[in-house]
Amino acid sequence: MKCRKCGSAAAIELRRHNAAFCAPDFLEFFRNQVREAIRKHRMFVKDERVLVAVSGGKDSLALWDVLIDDGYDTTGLYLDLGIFDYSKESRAKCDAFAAARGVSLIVSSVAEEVGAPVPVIKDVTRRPPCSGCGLSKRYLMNRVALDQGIPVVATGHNLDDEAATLLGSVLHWRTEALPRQSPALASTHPRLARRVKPLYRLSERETAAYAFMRKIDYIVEECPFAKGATSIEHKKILDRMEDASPGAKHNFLFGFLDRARVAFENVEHVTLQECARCGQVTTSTVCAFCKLSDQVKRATR
Ligand code: Q46
Ligand code: ZN
Repeated sequence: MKCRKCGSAAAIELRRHNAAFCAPDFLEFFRNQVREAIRKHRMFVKDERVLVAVSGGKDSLALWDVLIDDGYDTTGLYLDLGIFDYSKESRAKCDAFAAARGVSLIVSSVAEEVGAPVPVIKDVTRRPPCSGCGLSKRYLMNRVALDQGIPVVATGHNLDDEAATLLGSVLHWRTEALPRQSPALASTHPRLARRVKPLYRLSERETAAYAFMRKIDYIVEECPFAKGATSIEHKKILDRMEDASPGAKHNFLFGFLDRARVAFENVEHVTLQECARCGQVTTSTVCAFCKLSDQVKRATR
């Protein structure tokens, strides 16, 4: 197999693009996909600060790597979820990455902010761990961005993540979730940062290859709570479809974004207001994060 660009021996084949690349040309292909995502969705510009949410995994560190190399003004944000050794190891990867590149990393701890780490929140609320975890992550990303005066938060969601989320929403016809599925969410309130996903055009296999070729030291283990999550089952189904028909995931996601998403755009407008307690944006008087934190603090006092 030969590289599509230079004709030398290929290091990776991308069946969905009907192409193969040597390592340097694959890295350039990867960066170009990120650049295209940023351009197409006007995610951010060079003189804006960008808060990059990093988990220590391959996707978010690959994203941070590309943005640093392209000269963006980035600050990393690591959310310490307090999930046993997984959190300790993933934080160490983020610390080492930031130190090696001389970029700043903010660490925010769920245990400090909510009153207990994710495993305890799960017990107190008797809900799946990802429920309290996801809520806390979304809240803290936005709050740190506001506190730092950073207008936009970038996350490492890739094509596989986005296609799996879409499949989950469609299987349950969560029509309220569909319009929010986008590579770039605008700020709809002065206290809401924009949210963007510059890796949405790249598959998990491609981000793994990028991280490997760039020698990024990332945490390979998944969060211990990820096992059994329905999103993993949806990914497996999509992998089988992709095997049978290369490009299936891409067509599913991009077809939705380009043609179907608009049909689900919310007609009824929700009124956003500021939480009476913390001032963050919510649809009720007190936001879900403050309610969760109350519940956790009461139970663990
Ligand atoms: S939501 Fe769930 Fe993740 Fe939180 S508890 Fe782990 S798997 S880390 S992406
Ligand atoms: Zn609040």
